[in-house]
Amino acid sequence: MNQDQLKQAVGQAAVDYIKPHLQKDSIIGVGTGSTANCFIDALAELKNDFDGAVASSEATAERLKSHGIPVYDLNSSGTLDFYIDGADETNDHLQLIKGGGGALTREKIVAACAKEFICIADESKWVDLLGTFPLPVEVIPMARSYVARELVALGGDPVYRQGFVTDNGNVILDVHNMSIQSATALEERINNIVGVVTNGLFACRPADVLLMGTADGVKTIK
Ligand code: ABF
Repeated sequence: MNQDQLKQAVGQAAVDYIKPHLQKDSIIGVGTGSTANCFIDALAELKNDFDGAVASSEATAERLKSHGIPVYDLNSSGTLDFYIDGADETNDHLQLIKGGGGALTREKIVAACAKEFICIADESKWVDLLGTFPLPVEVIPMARSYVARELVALGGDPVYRQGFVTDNGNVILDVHNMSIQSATALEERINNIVGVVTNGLFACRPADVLLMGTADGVKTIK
């Protein structure tokens, strides 16, 4: 199977995983990216079995609506049963780097509201040590240079993502060459820099389940 087929396989696996638990009033959280898109496309077959979804980006909201799946505001949705999303990297603790697509803040908010966070990824995302993928940090625009200097002081090489504005109107610094020995400590440390909205480490609240697409089929890792 090629990478696209692995993404489709894990998208379908996530639908199969949640299907027995869906109720008519269920609202589920949905992530962003090409793997999440595979999940959305597979989810469409169940659209009459649940109420609707909360989207982690404008792009995801549009895709859900294109399938006739209602999209709700998170503030009126309460606790979600599931959050399903991809990742840029995962380690064996299911700690993740996310945000390559720039939707990290809304992804982290929706994930925080979910009872169960199901990560879907092909095996290329599996790493022994997080940090080869540049760590995205969403920043209030006026703080960009200050935050970049603080990230350099932490040992990273931040690169301004030129021409990109998040759904929240902010900018992204992608931090290269960051040594991530303790993902939870670094997540908290970076979030404490004034001007940072959030960073793409999902370690304090890692995924609960990883559905990983491999040449031997989809593996469920908890
Ligand atoms: C989202 O989509 C992001 O957090 C992550 O950056 C990206 C993964 O993209 P893809 O599924 O296209 O590889 O989950």
